[in-house]
Amino acid sequence: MPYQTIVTHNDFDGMASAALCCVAFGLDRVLYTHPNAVSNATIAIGEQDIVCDLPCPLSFALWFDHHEGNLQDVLLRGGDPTSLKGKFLPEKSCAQVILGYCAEQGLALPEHLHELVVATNIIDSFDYTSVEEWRRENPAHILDRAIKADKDPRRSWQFLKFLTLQLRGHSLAEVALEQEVQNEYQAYLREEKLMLELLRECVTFHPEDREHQLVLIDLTRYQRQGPLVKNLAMIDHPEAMAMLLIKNQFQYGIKTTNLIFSMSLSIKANNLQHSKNCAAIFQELALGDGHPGAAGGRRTFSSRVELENSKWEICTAICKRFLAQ
Ligand SMILES: [Mn+2]
Repeated sequence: MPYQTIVTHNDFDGMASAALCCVAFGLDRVLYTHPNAVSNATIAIGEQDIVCDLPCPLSFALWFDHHEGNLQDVLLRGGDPTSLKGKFLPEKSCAQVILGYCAEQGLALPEHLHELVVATNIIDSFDYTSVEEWRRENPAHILDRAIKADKDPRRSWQFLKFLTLQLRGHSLAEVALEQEVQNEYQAYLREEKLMLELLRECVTFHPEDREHQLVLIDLTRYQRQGPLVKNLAMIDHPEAMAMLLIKNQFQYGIKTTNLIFSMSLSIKANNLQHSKNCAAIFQELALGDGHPGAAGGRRTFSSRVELENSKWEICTAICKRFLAQ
């Protein structure tokens, strides 16, 4: 049965995975989407489609993935992972899983795609040994940041498709020089500058956190909400072990009295021996879930007064547990 469309995640790994599949299976039809669209079945995936870096749909030709949670979902609905067509391995990226599959099938891929997989492993698993390494300007980072520049969904799709098709026959270094990539990269750098300014306004530390281990980013005083990457706090605070972001949930552009908490470990923490565990704190406080390196959750309040009173209590509880871990 001939394959028809590649359905992939709309991030760097998804884009790279699609480039590998285009070359390996001789396809040029690609659809980019978000994991939720597959989980909620709001996207149609057929039995001739190749699915990359996304939850496992009910029908598909080949499924490639590396997220443990997605494999658990297959098991929960009674699926047999050994009979799945495609390949699952808990690798650092989905592109790495596809590379392994191609090797098993005797499908030779050009050298520049091997180089692309090495770069994708680092980006998708945030595998950095220092803040400098993460901040370094290299072709893979230029593409990743160009993808992250704010775009409407249609433009975002066009741009990902452009990158995928370019990477079939060109190296990362060549594609990074393309004018379209440079334009989006410059747009990202302008957005990032604004995010850094915003962070400088709203970063605090808990009074009990004398060594400034946990960066608190409190956005609740703002009436409007733009995008903010909390990892950027590591630029000004490279010694911190984690970042905690607190923001209001917005619905239809209106600020609600629900708070969203998200926390992740820093590059410094990831390269140290420690027992820090974000998910354990969120589970203990019945706030949410995640994994040791990152967790998120939400708390609903009936009024602004209740929100204000509880916000600091929750921050204190998270901070105390984090310092004690
Ligand atoms: Mn991935």
